[in-house]
Amino acid sequence: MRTQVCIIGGGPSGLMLGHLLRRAGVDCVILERRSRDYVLGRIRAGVLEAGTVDMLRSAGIGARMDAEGFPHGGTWVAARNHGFRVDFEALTGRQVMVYGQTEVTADLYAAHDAAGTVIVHQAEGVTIHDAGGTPHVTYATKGETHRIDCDWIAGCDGFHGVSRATIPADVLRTVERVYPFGWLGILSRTRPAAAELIYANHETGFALASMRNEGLSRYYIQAPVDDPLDKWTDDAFWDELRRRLPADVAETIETGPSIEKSIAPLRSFVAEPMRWNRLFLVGDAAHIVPPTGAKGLNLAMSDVAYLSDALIRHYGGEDDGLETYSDRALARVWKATRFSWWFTTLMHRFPEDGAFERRMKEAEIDYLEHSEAARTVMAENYVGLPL
Ligand code: FAS
Ligand code: PHB
Repeated sequence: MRTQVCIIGGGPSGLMLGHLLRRAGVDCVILERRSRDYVLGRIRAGVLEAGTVDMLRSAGIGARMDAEGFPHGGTWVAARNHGFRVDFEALTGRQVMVYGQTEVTADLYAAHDAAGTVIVHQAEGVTIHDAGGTPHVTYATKGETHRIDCDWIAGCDGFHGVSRATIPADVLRTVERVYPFGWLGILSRTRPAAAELIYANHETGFALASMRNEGLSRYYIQAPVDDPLDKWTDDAFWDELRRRLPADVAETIETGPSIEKSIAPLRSFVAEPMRWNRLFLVGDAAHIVPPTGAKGLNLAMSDVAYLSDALIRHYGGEDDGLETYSDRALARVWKATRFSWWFTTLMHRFPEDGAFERRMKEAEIDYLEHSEAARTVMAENYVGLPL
């Protein structure tokens, strides 16, 4: 098989890149290791930046998001049993959209189905060959080996994919911070604790009250990343969540059985460069942020915006986009990495935090509450820096 762009990975990055390329007449094939149901079954991000919302709308796949998503004009920050609102709209003129990554993935699949995109699921042993010369990709399905010759390869295969590993060790530079805790998250068919998100800093640890819709709540609490999941019964989770949220919220929380429960590790990770010869890295294949700033999915989308524009212009005879892709994407990645690290550090309890660190965090949260300048800095990062 021959195509112009071979996309490895059928998560948000790969599906969105394929959608934008196909709409512009650039031929592509998507190779996904898992089944379609597996991809659609993953519960991940919940908040779309303003830029991501604009992107989905202009790509013709924003209709269900606009019908079923929840625009949020602000978020709540709480500490020492007291919460205050950071008003995105007043401070930046922008909102975010609460609309799950699962829904975005479903909308992308619907668009690909309608357009007849070639998405190979359960593609095994995907291997990148000769990215510096005549790039091609091999893989196997149902025991048969296949080869795809292409002009470019987009590594959209996430943190554990093959693309980043293809870049020679003497070329690739990585920076990483692994946080000494994880996020224990649950999904429950209950009324959300509040109309907007609540990020809570508590002496026993962080908590986040989020949602997917009026009858589906998403909650997280900071927990040891190696805690056995069965230690966290639903009752234990609800008790700890209510301990960490402001009392006026905790008193009215509707509890119920968890329909999903998992512990995710937290890390900050960036790989440079995001291009090696004819291979480009996109999304989690190149960078990971702690979910505190709701940046992971949104950074994947900004990478896709840069790379799709570059590839479309390449086939129109202009190559400057391809030359600048890595630097442009990384400039935004590093700023989002900084914000995610800042907000994670501020809102979580670290083992090494002593009295001084605790007072510094209390003072910074107090400053955030009472300084419009401080809230503006947080708001413009949270709604998403310009592309
Ligand atoms: P993905 O990892 O989503 O997709 C990569 C795809 O490539 C997968 O479908 C995988 O099966 C496939 N693949 C991997 N190796 C392959 C191979 N060798 N061959 C073919 N295919 C291969 N972000 C937020 O903003 N907010 C959150 O709350 C949040 N929560 C998260 C919770 C968890 C547990 C995880 C893991 C991530 C979370 N994220 C969150 C981040 C997440 O949303 C990512 O940023 C987003 O999925 C990135 O999309 P992709 O770059 O497409 O990577
Ligand atoms: C979510 O709803 O899953 C969510 C929202 C905001 C975050 C992280 C996760 O910062």
